[in-house]
Amino acid sequence: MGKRHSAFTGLSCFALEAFGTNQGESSKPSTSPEYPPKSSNTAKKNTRSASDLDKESTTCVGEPSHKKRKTGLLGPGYEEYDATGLAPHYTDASEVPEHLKKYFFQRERYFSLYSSGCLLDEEGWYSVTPELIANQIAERCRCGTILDAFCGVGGNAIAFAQTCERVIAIDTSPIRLALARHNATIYGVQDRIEFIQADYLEFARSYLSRPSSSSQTRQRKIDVVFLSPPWGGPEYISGSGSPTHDQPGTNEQPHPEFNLASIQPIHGTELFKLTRKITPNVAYFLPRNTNLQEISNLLLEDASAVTEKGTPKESVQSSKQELVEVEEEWMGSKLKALTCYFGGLATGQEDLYEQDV
Ligand code: MGP
Ligand code: SAH
Repeated sequence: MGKRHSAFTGLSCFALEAFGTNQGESSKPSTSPEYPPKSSNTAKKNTRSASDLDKESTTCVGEPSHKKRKTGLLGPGYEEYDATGLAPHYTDASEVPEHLKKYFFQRERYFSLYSSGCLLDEEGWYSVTPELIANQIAERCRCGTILDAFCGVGGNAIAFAQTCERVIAIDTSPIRLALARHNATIYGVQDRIEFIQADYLEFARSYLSRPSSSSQTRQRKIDVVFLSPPWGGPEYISGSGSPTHDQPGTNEQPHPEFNLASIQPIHGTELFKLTRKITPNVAYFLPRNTNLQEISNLLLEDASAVTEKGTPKESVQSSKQELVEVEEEWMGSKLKALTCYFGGLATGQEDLYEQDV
């Protein structure tokens, strides 16, 4: 079996381990063709460059020319991964709805290979992590297995696939998962990501309820969890907190502070506490106007929790007070977001990486 099949085997394993069934799978391994198909690009293994995609016509290889059949943006042989039709691929601003235009103008910041056929739906447009920022986060999260708990259209998952051995990408939306896999194919990393359609909260609770002693479980340890949950839509910036200057040195009006209570699907503090039961190593992607006191309180709240073995976390970590490192994500002169690194991901705290949770 080709690599693609083994990726789905891995996917099945994680879905099975977490849920006890393969209900979380986003695809049907039994009907999957070998990838890449023997008839095209066999020498290129599982990767293809953007120029490959550009060069391909929309005619199926081997068909008589009078029987032209339309294939999607990924071209012939990649139909299984192709999400063409699930979201429009805009090429000109005149096609784009007014409220999405400001995102369209930044399209190559989101995906440098946008013009090769990347697809985003409305929520994808306003929440995808720009590629340079995603790459920077992925570099810091370099590890064996990373869980991207809210994968969206794949901005971060694609970057993680380039620095981590294994990426598990979860989203509740089957459409965005399909768009993420389509986009990952353009980057040639689709086989390095296990896409699981699931509610992260359910996934985490099921994962945590597994017996922790089996050798199989230890093999499938999650090293890092990346959280980039919904912030409540593009209006997050005009939330209800008190005003804060999030752009020092600019003349921009101060924005109200963003509170973790506005995170979805649950309060941002609860989301963090649940995640820290999986691993101490959490990267939390938050709005640039987030209340910093709330971010540092996350550690206080978590210290009162107990480890899986019933030991109070405070006593496990008593030798040193854990800190959170908050990284500002700038693009040019614009602050886009904050990434908060916990556990062994924070500079100077590498010793916390393997901490018992
Ligand atoms: P923004 O402030 O909505 O965009 O989001 P922009 O282009 O800075 O708008 P402007 O009007 O201020 O110029 C900034 C960045 O935050 C986006 O590029 C996304 O990466 C990220 N982002 C935005 N939202 C609404 C979300 C969200 O709900 N969830 C996540 N995870 N990221 C988001
Ligand atoms: N980092 C992503 C953007 C994430 S946007 C990127 O770069 O593309 C947040 C995503 O969380 C949305 O796609 C939404 O469908 C998903 N989501 C919302 N609730 C969820 C839940 N309970 N479990 C998993 N995913 C969820």
